[in-house]
Order: sequence, then C-alpha cells, then structure tokens
Amino acid sequence: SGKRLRVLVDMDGVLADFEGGFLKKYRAKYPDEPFITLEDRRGFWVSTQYGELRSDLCEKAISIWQSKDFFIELPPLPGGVEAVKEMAEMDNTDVFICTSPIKHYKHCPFEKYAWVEKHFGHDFLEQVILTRDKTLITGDILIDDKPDILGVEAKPTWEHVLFTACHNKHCSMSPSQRRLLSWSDDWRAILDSKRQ
Ligand code: UMP
Repeated sequence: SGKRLRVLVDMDGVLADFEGGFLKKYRAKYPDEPFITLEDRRGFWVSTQYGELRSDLCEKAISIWQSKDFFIELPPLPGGVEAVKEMAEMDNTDVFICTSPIKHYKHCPFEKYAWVEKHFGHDFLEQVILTRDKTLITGDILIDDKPDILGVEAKPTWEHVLFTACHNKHCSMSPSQRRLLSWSDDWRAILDSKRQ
C-alpha cells in the first residue's frame, strides 16, 4: 500500500500472437519451403532458427514481419487484452505496453499503435512505450517472453516475469525468476506480491 504499482507488459508473444501470425503468413507466402512448427521453435529469434534450417530462409522469414499489415493483423493471445484492461482498472496500478519496434520502420511502429487502438481503444495509446531498450524504462514488473532483456542499464528497476511462449518453454531459469504460464495463470498474485 502507499505507492502505485507500475506494470510493463510486452506486446509480441504476450498480447499479440507474433509466432502464430508469422507461421501462417510464412506458409502462405512460401508454401514450398520448409518451416518450423511452433512445437519445434527454440530461441527468441525466429530469423536465427530459420537461417539454421537453410541460410536463405533467414531473409525470407524477415520479409514476413517487414510486410505491410503483418503487425496490425496479429491475433490477440487468449486473455491478454482482458487482463491488461482489468489491470488498468485496478486501484494504485499503472499499466504500460512496452514493445520494441523493428528497425524497418515503414509499417511496424504505425501498426503497433493501430493494434493497441483496435483492441484497447484510442485512449489507451497514452499507455504505449516504444523502445529498443527496455532497461531504460522504470517499473515494478515487466511481463515479457524474451528470456534475456539487456540494455545500457545493468540494473533495471523491474522484475522480469517470463511469459511462457513456444520458444522459451524449455528454457532453464534461475531459481529466483518467475514465470507467467499464460493469461490464465495467476497474474493478480504476481502483482499483489509486488505491492508489499
Ligand atoms: N523480431 C525480430 N526478429 C525475430 C523475432 C522478432 O526482429 O526473429 C522482432 C519483432 C518485434 C521485436 O518487433 O523483435 C521483439 O520485440 P519485443 O517482444 O522484445 O518487444
């Protein structure tokens, strides 16, 4: 009690189904090329694993998320939008969507704002943080599916709660690190544990 809780929520792989959206559009554009099922995904970087499958598939994978309408058409992950809306309505709680745009900026940053407007409404654009370095952003919790979140700040203020995704479910973790298995998992208990 006393102090407000600041929750940072990642977008791709946490609120928006980047992996599912990628695989569907990759298979539609390259029906005769090999692909990696979600069950076989390992490592955060899709492009790296496709490049290991066959070197030219790295750039074919990248072409998918650089295309117009990729980010805006990502389906929401189950329960995510509802959970963030509920969080935002909680007393003494500030929620921000904290997401890293790709450097091919023609469509991605625009479509990330458009996705938030589509699923949360125009007013929620106030809560969007686009940054390539999440260690610079202060908060109590960062819910993110990327196992290693690094940047110029060696000691970020937030506790990283790893959101389980197809690419990280086999990752070993330090005993102190916590996971959120899905939006059906007890995210309210994780927030409450930080309120003291
Ligand atoms: N991304 C890549 N290459 C990949 C996988 C994802 O560039 O192989 C992009 C998509 C997102 C960003 O814009 O990286 C990940 O952002 P965060 O989930 O870390 O916010």
